[in-house]
Amino acid sequence: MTTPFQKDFLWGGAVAANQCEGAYLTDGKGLSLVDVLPDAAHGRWEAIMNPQLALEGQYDFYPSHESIDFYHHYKADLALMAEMGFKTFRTSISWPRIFPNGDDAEPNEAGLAFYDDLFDECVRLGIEPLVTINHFDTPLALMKKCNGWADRRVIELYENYAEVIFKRYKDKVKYWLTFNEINMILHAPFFGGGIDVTKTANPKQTTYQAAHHQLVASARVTKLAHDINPNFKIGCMLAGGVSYANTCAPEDAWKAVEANRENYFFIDVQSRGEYPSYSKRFFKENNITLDIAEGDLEILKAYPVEFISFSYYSSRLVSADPEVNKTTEGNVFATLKNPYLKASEWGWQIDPLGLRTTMNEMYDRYQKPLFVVENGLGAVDTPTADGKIKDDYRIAYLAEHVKAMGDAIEDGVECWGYTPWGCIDLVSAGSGEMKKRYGFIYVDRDNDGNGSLARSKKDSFYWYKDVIKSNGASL
Ligand code: P53
Repeated sequence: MTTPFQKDFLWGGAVAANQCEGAYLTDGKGLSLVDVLPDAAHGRWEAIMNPQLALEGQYDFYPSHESIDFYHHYKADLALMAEMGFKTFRTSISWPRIFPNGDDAEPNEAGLAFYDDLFDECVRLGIEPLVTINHFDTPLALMKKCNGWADRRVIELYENYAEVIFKRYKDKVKYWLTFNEINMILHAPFFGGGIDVTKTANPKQTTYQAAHHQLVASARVTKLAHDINPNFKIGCMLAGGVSYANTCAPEDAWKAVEANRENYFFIDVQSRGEYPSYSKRFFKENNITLDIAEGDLEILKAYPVEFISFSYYSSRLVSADPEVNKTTEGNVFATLKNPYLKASEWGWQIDPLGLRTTMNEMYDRYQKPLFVVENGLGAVDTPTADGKIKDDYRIAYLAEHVKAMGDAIEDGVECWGYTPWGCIDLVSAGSGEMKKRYGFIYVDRDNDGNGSLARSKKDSFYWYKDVIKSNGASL
């Protein structure tokens, strides 16, 4: 059987520390900003957009505090992933596990030891770790002290953190991502940058200044990484998804250009090493004046990323007409309803061909290897009386997307691997729910924190095992 996937294609799955580990104060961990967020029923999204609520709130339940307790279950969980044949496992290191306050003089040894054990276990099972350095969980102390990434000093703190983990895991981890969904800072500045922009005079100014700090930090640690181990592969990470024009009106087409540039802006800097030409006009029209320190532009230019990773759940649809835009549905990424697409129970529109389009556009633009590090369907799973999970809807979603990825590869796109999101059920970032499940592995836990935490295999577990075993030919 033929397959578009190369022999060493990295099949696997993805999670993030703050959404699966739990153990939020164990072994000296400090609080991350996600640890003060409540669940959906208590206004999670309001708190994300209004961080003061999160900082002052006294909620009954914080989904991240226990989550699926991966911290204490990782060995058994990794064994299940190995059983599916995982070649790679994407997770993140929790920054406040290593530096509980973000600016501590010494790292927390117990936190470092946890990741030693985790990566040793991956290596033992023949699973290559793919590690995000910062996935939404900036230490809360930094947010309180200096409004997170709005403050330039955070660059050095991040660099120091990166140096500690690069040196410690240099023989265990090869693939690193500097920031999860770096463009998230535009849509949810609290998640992306640990910043509260609600009280600043020009929120865009604060946001893009913080983004500049992250871009410089990303380039600086790319340099650092190669000084420590020349074999390291350093990538960026984008919340991806092409924006289409609502009609063939040229104004709509232009709107789509702008919407796509808003995203690509970050990768333009991280991959090409300089601010794109269109940024000048954008900054001017939005009254943004970046404070760029001496040496910043040189470091951006000298240390671009080697590969480009991204999440893809959905395409987006935009219009230039304010009347049409009034009907825009909320969600992290504003989008119109596309009449040609079906949507998930959470309103995320399902568009496998959009993945092929996204991959082709990104490869044309950057000519660097891609890595699809998130994709999947958040859905409610209802176990049958005998405890089975018949998630044919998830299999259908993933099969279509894997085929689209295969098409992109046949189009000539270089792609290193595929790590679908939430390969084991975990807490949703946007809603804090457990019932929005993505996994091949079911976890017995509900939105309110009830459940035995027992793990079981869904139908998709066996499906994905076949996909990996046949290197995509079983589709
Ligand atoms: P959830 C939307 C909202 C929050 C984070 O999202 C997001 C997105 C979509 O791009 O980004 C990623 O859990 C993120 C993961 C997250 C996943 O999407 O709200 O990197 O942390 O869990 C899915 O369904």
